[in-house]
Amino acid sequence: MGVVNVTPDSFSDGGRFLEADAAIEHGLKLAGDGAAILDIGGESTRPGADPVPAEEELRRVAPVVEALAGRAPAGTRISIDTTKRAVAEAALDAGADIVNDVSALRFDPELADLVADRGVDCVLMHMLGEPRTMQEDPRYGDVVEDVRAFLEERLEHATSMGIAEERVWLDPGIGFGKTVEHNLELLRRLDEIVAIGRPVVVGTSRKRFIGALTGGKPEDERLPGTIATNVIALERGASVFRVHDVAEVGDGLRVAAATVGPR
Ligand code: HH2
Repeated sequence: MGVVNVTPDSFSDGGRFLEADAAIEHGLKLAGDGAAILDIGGESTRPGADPVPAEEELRRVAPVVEALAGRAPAGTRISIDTTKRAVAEAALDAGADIVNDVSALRFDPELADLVADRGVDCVLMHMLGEPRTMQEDPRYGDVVEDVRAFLEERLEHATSMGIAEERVWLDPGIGFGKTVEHNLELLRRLDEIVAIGRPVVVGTSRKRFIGALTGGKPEDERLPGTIATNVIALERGASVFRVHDVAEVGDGLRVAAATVGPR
């Protein structure tokens, strides 16, 4: 799963156009690099980030979803990374067929109905609270047990809302309200999340804990750590790897998968 972020550095119309255009080009490159899924997002969920109104998020992602759904190689799937029904609905209308909700259907109570009605796949991710405050002293009893219980509860909620169990993928939410040690423990014991019985998505790509473990390296120097964590996740049974560097991580995963063998 390749990450396509559409978050602006300019509020001018010219900036908007360039920003959509750049995201489309980037998405096409990731698809060419072997991404099976393009995950398109218009709201940053980084620690401390403020929420973006639905209209603004929609303005950012709609042209990108539409263009990539039309222009990406046949078979490339489009995922919309949003917590909002209005954004997900427009993206599904424009050709997306996966909803990636980092709030696991908690932030917008109407999103579950949409996913159920459309019969699409959805990713339910663990996060402690919300992005603005999640990194303020996160605490767990046993982080893996707590995340597993949360994901089981959200899976149950999804099915009670009419979403078919076969449509649900689960994600431990690396970096979402977790210390470095919490992230490592989740990766080390990822098989306990896989044991829930649904496909597991992991997103470690360029995240802060990798910087912390490599002497404070900036984001653009975190690829080796990204490959290491994705290889571990593959070995522990993860199915979907959300990354910025599709070609490089893809090579690492292909070699790791051939080594580990079929399971
Ligand atoms: N991480 C980010 C965003 N969406 N979705 C899933 N399912 N799993 C993740 O781990 C995940 C996610 C944050 O990463 P990034 O895209 O680098 O940052 P931003 O939120 O600023 O777009």
